[in-house]
Amino acid sequence: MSTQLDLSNIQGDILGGLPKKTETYYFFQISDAHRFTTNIADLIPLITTSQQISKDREVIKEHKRQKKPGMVPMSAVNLAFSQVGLTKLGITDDLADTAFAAGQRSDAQNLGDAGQQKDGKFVPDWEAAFLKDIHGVVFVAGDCHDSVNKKLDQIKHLFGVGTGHASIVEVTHILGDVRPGHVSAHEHFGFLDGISNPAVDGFDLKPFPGQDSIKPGNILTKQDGDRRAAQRPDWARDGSFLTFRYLFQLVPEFDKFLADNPIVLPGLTREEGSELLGARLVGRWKSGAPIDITPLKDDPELAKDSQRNNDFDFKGELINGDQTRCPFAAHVRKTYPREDLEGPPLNANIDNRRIIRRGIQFGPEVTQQEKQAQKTQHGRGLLFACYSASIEDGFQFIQESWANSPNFPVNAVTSQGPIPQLNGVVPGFDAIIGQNGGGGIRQINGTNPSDPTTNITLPDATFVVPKGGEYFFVPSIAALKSKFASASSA
Ligand code: N7H
Repeated sequence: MSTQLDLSNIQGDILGGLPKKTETYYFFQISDAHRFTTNIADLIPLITTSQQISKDREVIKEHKRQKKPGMVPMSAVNLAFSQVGLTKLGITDDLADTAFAAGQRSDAQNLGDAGQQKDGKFVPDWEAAFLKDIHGVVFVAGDCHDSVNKKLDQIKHLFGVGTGHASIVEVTHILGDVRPGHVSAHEHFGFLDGISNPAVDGFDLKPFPGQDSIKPGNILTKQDGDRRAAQRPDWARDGSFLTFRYLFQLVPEFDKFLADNPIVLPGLTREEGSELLGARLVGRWKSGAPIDITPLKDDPELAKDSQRNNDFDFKGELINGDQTRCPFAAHVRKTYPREDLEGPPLNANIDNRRIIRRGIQFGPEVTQQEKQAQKTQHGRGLLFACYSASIEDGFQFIQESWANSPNFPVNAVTSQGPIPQLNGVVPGFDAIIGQNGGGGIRQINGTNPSDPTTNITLPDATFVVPKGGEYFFVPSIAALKSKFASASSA
């Protein structure tokens, strides 16, 4: 029987995703904890729940169905706190997640971010704002800048920002915008994004073929399936952990790498060979079509078809040492290895590794000048955001033990016993997000389907450069009312 969820208690970005053409993340410090607990009572009615998101999405669907012009004016608000923020509010309960408790800045070295040792401490090469303590983030999404800015002004006013009685101060804010025109659903390297997220029991009632359903407790804390439920306080129910990463993308450099290293196959032009290399690094064509279904040629019709575009599982490929359809280290395979782990010999349950991704792009389109110079001159990338009931099991594990680990997923299956076809195969780094602190050679194996044993070496500089981030907890509406609006200040 499917779980019953109280959607009016769950913040909207977690399950439904705030509908957005633009989104502003407003990072703040709590300057007056006592006043904050009063001000927050006025913010709670503005917070958009998962129930409201489902209604808003119906309105948008109807607007499109009736082919009405423009977009439905809309804005949606969510709120989250870091561990430092909870402490500042005098909330001392242990949320049973070591990554959250330590904060992302102290995790940066383990995540493989580049940085320096200063006074015996690792300092990541992040933007200055993210080297400061961040207590919380309010994020506002909407149909246009005007809708978002108005809502954000209203929120700042509630907290007295800029006045003598402010309870928060801004650390920084970052504006994300979906890309323009026909690339609107594509990230900056050009690939369609937001295709594959798990279906959550009790919310996504009709999963698409190939979309695994997971218990809500893999995403929502203290819900059915949460492995750490017993260690968490009651007020954590219906919350979730948010991982935010400020990821810059070096698009001209990525394009140059593809242009310089086309896959050579009979019948392919140089340009098609470059396109194929890109698809094999990601695991999908730019259209979104999965290479495990269509390995050598893009299929835009398949890409558009939600009944088919996620219906692949790498079945039997890993134990047969077969990378002809998809390299073991392709981004979508490293970050969700499907039957590589869920099939024989491991038959593992990896539901606790699933995350729900809700990113948005930032920065301008690549200019002609940048294309010619093959060098980034303007900052752009992804405001990566994902939800899970555990950062340790979810984002942190995926980044460290999968994307950054050259031996994964081969090491997972060979740990069960020798698999002759995999003798000596080292899949390499996830070419999109795999990193090793900015030092050492990064290779990837299996990019050429006709010669799947050769390695290619990735450039020293990663194509994706982290410049900040934090781990947050997103409390339920009930928790905001009972715990935060009445929290005693430290
Ligand atoms: Fe990734 N990209 O454009 O190459 N990602 N990602 N990601 N990602 C996915 O299936 C990308 C990042 C996951 O279920 C797609 O929706 C870029 C981080 C997971 O099959 C594309 C960046 C982490 C999936 C990209 C980036 C993940 C996934 C295919 C950074 C976690 C689902 C579209 C700038 C540590 C896998 C889709 C599945 C898919 C790209 C970051 C994880 C195109 C550019 C940091 C779990």
